[in-house]
Amino acid sequence: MISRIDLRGSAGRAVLDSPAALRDVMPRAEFDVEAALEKVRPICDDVRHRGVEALIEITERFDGVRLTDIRVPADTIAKALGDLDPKVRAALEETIRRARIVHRDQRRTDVTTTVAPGGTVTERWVPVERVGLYVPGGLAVYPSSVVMNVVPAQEAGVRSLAVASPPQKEFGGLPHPTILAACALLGVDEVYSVGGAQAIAMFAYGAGPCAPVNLVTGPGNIYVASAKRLLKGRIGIDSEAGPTEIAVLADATADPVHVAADLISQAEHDTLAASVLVTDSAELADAVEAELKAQVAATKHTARVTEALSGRQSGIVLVDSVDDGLKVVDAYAAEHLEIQTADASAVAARVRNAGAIFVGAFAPVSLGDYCAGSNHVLPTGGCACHSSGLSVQSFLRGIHVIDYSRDALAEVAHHVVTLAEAEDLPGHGAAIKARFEWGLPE
Ligand code: HSO
Ligand code: ZN
Repeated sequence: MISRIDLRGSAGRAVLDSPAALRDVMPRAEFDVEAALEKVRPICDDVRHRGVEALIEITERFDGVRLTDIRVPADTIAKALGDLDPKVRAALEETIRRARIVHRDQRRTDVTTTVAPGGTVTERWVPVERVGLYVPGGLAVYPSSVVMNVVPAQEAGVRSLAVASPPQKEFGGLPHPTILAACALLGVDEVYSVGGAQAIAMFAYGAGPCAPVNLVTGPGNIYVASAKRLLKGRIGIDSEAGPTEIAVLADATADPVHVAADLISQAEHDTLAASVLVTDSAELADAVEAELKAQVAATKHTARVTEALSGRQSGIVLVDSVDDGLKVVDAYAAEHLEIQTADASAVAARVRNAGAIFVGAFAPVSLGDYCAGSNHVLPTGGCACHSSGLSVQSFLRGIHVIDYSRDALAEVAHHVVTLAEAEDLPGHGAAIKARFEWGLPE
């Protein structure tokens, strides 16, 4: 059911030696954010102009829930934590603890560079004032994603933080109780029962009790991604997260049972999820395929996993060597990349493009999804070649502070004036000369 792509021998060489061909080896699933814009634009406009009234109507139409209040009352959030299964609470607390210590180490310190005597440039790191975190509902109820969004924002020093998550019919029109409990554990008390594109519009424009935010983060469906694209500029966004991806680079030393389990673990998210094995061992490929058959039959979400694994976005790529495998995974730029080879650390160190790299036999992606301490909001769709996952940095702005004395300006004044003239912007030069009796200093 999973397709095979053979890049061994001379035919494979031609592909491996052509960057353009290499990029097309593993096609991505259809995730047409642009096409969804048509549906999303009127929703965003409506929320912009009619605020809460529009949110209530749209929510009734899409979620089948008539909200009386878009904001979840504080005692409801507290009660959700009280009702949480103690085992889940303990696991979430450990996730939070590990994520906090990793993200705390990502904090930036201001750096001042003395460019010339009396002339300094400081990069001052300032947290974004107010952030909206989107947490999906429906198929995907991910309290772990609440942690992965909230912890870096808090460690960055964000002062105002709101969460939005779609209302669930079976929970009386509230977001899923585990989402609320995770908010309570993290000290987040501003939560809205609003989902989809309308939640992103609420964050961007503000509506009723929800003040506008500066930045929206968090994954979502195609409509959420589309609303983020539409409103980007008015708000900052983290990324337009698409379906999840796992690539495994493995050699004959890898355990096929582990590899198959890991491929299934991400396929379980979505019928459009991508699971890709790249290997120089035909024996491993055969063994993984046999394992997939057995494990898929036994897994809970068999239908979803089967569809994901048999989609064009999933496959087993055969190569002649781990070196060639590295070329394939670099061109693919997976959201998650596992290295299951001999000397895995050395191989991992050579990877250039991946959202996150999982090294060796005991660092599966599911560890990173929950309890590694790393962040699980990562670039998908090949964006790993230009973007990073969520981190403290995502919630900071580096402001340059320029401080020059008269002497420091005098020293460089003639260069500024020369460049201003070269660009035919004499007014720029004049702003310098005005400080030195309308001439150039000696
Ligand atoms: N693998 C997902 C994150 C997640 N997994 C949440 C389980 N829960 C995208 O990185
Ligand atoms: Zn996952």
